[in-house]
Amino acid sequence: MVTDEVVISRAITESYVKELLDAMELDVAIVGAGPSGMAAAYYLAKEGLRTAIFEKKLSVGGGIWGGGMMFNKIVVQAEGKEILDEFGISTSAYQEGYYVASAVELASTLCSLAIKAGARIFNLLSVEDVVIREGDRVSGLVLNWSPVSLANLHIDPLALSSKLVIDATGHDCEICHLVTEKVGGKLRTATGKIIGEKSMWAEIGEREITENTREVYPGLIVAGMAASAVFGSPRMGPIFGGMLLSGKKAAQVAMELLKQG
Ligand code: 48F
Repeated sequence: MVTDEVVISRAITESYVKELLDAMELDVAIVGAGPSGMAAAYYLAKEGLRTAIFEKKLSVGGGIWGGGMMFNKIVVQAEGKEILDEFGISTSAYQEGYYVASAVELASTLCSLAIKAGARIFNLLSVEDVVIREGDRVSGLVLNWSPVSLANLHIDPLALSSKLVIDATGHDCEICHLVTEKVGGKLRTATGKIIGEKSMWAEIGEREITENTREVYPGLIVAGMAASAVFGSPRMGPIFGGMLLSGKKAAQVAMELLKQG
């Protein structure tokens, strides 16, 4: 058996760069590989759309892994269970309307499904800005390696174009912040601004999240906790059905917008 370090290095470099080049013109660019972002990527890629997720951390999964307060279980309601069934993720009934699943199984399965459906996932890449075209439309992302900002290095980013962007960055709704603060954009919320997440109320939070999942600015859709934060809904804690349903809805909204051209 011959093992050549240079061949290994070429294989990694060439295949990574090819994937990155392929992702320079996307149908949908998703920021954040939490439950909503990965669910959206799965449903979009399954329909053959050019989809990639950019995740600033080393690992994907966002807030899934830690379940509730590091007890690595999550809870879903009946609608969420339907999605877990579709994904082949085991659940056990706790009491009527409440189902428990393994946080680790959810994070790993969702990631695998999104990739097998054809979505690309780029970890360790932070989105630090958006590209604006046609007046006020979000038309792409500005990326840099996450260690660049961690090490406080002065290194310019690179950019890619995308017909649509999904902000699935969780509680921080980072892309919406960029749009309001750097672009001066007026969001489609009651105030035109980010309203801000409200204190925990699982029932209302779960009920409102799919309604909040929509195009909030031309070319920009919000999903998951970012949608709750932007529209001022309560957080819901470790019940994850809403996150998955929001990811699915974000994919549907994106497909509808792409159809309209
Ligand atoms: O926070 P996160 O899991 O978002 P989500 O899909 O799900 C929320 C739940 O996990 C939980 C909850 C359930 O009720 O409340 O919190 O809304 O995942 C967001 C991901 O986005 C990444 C971040 O590292 C995380 O993995 N992210 C955030 N900002 C950026 C980013 C950025 N600027 N560039 C790239 N990735």
